[in-house]
Amino acid sequence: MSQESDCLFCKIIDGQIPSTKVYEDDTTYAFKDINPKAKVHVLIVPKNHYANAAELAKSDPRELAHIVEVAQSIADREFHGEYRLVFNTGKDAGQTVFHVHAHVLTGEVLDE
Ligand code: IU
Repeated sequence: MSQESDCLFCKIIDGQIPSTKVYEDDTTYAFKDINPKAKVHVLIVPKNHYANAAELAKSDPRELAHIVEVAQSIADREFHGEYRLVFNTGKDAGQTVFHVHAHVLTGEVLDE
């Protein structure tokens, strides 16, 4: 696993910082967002450290596709397969943690 020593999400992935796990496999970890913006708000992260979605797409497109599959499976379980998937990319777009993460918003009817 490729990690960064002072990355908050790397620390969550390896258990140094607690989180509420929703899903885990060899390459991917998903946990509840601490400040939920929907009834179900989950963050899905690759275990390897990439700063943002563009870096992940370039380096490991299969993992990017896998993250979409994990989002779908969470929404299948929580809300008849419907969900919003968001990658904030860059500070001016609202990215605050520079380990790529997909926000999955589901569990209720969302505002447009
Ligand atoms: P952003 O796309 O980088 O803005 O999303 C970061 C998210 O990480 C944000 O929704 C926070 O609520 C969330 N989060 C978290 O779940 N646990 C933490 O310890 C921290 C942030 I710091």
